[in-house]
Amino acid sequence: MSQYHPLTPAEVIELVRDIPDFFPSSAELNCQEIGDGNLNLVFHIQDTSSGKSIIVKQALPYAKVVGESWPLSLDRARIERQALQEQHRLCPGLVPKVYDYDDELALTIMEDLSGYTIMRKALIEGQRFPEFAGHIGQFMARTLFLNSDLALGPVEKKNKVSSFINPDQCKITEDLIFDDPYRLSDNNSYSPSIEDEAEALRTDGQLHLEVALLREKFLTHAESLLHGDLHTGSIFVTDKSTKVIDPEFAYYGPMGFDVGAVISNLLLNLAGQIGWIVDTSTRLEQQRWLLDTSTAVWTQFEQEFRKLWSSEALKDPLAASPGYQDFYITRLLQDSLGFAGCKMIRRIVGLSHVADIDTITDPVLKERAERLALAIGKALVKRSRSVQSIEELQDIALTAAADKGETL
Ligand code: SR1
Ligand code: MG
Repeated sequence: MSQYHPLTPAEVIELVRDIPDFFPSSAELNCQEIGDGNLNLVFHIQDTSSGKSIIVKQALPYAKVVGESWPLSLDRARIERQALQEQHRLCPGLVPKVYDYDDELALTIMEDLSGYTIMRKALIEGQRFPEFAGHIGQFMARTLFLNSDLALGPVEKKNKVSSFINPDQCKITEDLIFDDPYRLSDNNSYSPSIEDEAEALRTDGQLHLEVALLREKFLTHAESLLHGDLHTGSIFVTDKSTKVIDPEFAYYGPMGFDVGAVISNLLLNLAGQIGWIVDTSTRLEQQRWLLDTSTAVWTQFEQEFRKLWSSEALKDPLAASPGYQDFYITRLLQDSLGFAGCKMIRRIVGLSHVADIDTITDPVLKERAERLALAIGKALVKRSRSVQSIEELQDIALTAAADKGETL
């Protein structure tokens, strides 16, 4: 019979005492459940005398944000742990270390990032992170390239695809990102003041075609091992360092889904700045930094991806065929911007919004931010298939903003 049950803080303390060479046997351990996400329990355990600390993350058998009526497989904890280990192997400085795990209890014991801030919170406060684009570009290029057919042999690749089959988490994405926003759904939530926008999403045939094409890629293109939920709440930052956490939505899917997640969350914050920075020129400066950083995320990613391709292609003459790398990169850019648009739209009208916009207290400013985010999101989806260069991102955002009477 399974040993699984949600742990109490006292049980967690006993569990972490057994990690070899971590806490001294005399440690006085304090444990608090600090999880504020949608799905899991997260325990922070600290030795009160040395200050040394560790994190225990345990999956619940249902979506915490909704309740027991939405069951979820506990196997996602194994998938998350294996994805973390894989990402740490490829990018040791950018991912927390896994110390131990128990698949039956659906838990992972990992490095505590207490000195870091959640990027979403820092961006809401108007902070900037000059190293971020380089760090996240490297994370995505290495994890996506090195887990794809471009770098792995066909048998190894297929074995990996099979160990990262993650149907419950993918179903959440399929419903929340590619379905609910475009129809009447009990999962959706938005203020009545933007009913006109929600109605427009439900009746826009051109948008539906583009979303259907993007969904098809999400369903069928097993290009690489994705993080699967790479928003700014899954990224911890300091001035000098970036750490990516929470890959419980990991599966083999289209690479642009991860790149688009990062870009969309920067742009959601850009829209949200309408409600956070009062002084117009300070706000415009911050929004400009967010737009430039969105571009830089792609540029850094592309640079590292091409570098990896050039060194790896030596093993595969077909991959070195003239034009193939450029074709692949352009298609990846188009996918990234399309998925970015889908992710912006879902965070405004669907289940699970972002604090960047949702916690704006002035309803007029919040509505402006929501309308701006939707305009940029829709424009990204609609223009993605024709994009040839990342430089077009600026024009897409500025034109969409101008259409809403917003200056960026
Ligand atoms: C029911 S889970 C809602 C959202 O939280 C996660 O972070 C994913 O983004 C998911 O779509
Ligand atoms: Mg998460």
